[in-house]
Amino acid sequence: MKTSDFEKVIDDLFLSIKEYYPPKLFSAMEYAVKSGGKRIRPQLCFLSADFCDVPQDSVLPFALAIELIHSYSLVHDDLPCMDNDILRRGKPTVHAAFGEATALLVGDALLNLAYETLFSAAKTDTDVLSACKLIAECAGGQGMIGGQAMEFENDSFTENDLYVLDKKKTGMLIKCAVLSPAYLSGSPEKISALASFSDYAGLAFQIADDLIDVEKEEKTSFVNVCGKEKASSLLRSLRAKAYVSLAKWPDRNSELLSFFDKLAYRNI
Ligand code: GRG
Repeated sequence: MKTSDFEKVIDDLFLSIKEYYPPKLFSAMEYAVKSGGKRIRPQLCFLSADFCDVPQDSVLPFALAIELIHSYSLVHDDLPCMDNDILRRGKPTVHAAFGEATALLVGDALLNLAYETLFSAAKTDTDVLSACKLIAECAGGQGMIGGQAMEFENDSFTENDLYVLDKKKTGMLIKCAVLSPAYLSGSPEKISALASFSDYAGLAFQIADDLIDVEKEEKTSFVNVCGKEKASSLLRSLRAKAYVSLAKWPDRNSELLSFFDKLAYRNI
C-alpha cells in the first residue's frame, strides 16, 4: 500500500470517530498520529503480507492498530513522569501542546482505538484472532510495556540486559508488524522465518537509533554500554542473520531485506 493511501485510511478513521470524542481529546489524538511519523511498522506489515502472499487489505487493521499503539507509546514516553521531552518530530510533544492530563488520555484513547480496530477485523476467523492476540501480547506487559518498565526499574544495564530490554521495548512492535501477516499465510515455515527476521530487524532498528543519538549518553544505549565499534559490528552481524533467515525465498525476499537495510543504516 502506498504511504498516501495509508494516510487516507488514517484520515477516514479519524473522520469516523470525530463526533464521538470531546474536541480537545480528538484534536490531540489527531496531532499525535498525524505529525510526521515514518510509518515504519505499517510498511513492514504490508511488505510481510506481500512476502506471505496475503492480500494487503487483510492486514490493514493490523497495520493501523500497530501504528496507533506506536503513537500512544510515544505520547506516554514523552510525559514528564517518563522522559519529559518537549519536542518530538521537531514539534511540541502532545503534553507540551495540550497539557499533561490530555496527553495521558490521548495515549489511553489511542490504545483502546487500536483494539477497537482489531476487534472489528477479527470476527470469527481464528487466524485473524491469533494475529490480534499476538499484537496485544507484543504491546503489553510481556512486550513493549514490559521493556519500558525494565528501563525504569533498573539503574544500569549490561549488554545482555539490553538485548532483553530492546527486544521488548522496541522489538515487539516490529515483531508483530512483521509476524501478524504471516499468521494469515498458513505457512509454519514462513511464520518461523519471519519471527527470526523480525527479531533481528527490531534489534537492528534500536542499535541504529543508539548510533544516531550517540551523544545522548542514555543508560540503555548500546553505544554507551558496548562502544560504537561493537554496536556497529552487532549491526553487521544482525544484517547477516536477517539475510540468512529469508534466504530460502530468493524471489520474494528482496523488499523486506532492503527495508531491513533502510532501518539499520538510516540517519534519522
Ligand atoms: C510508554 C508504554 C510506553 C512505551 C514506550 C516506544 C517506547 C516504549 C518508547 C519510545 C522511545 C524510544 C526510544 C523507543 C525506541 C523505539 C523507537 C526508536 C521509536 C521511534 O520510532 P520511529 O522512529 O518513530 O518509528 P516515528 O516518529 O517515525 O513514528
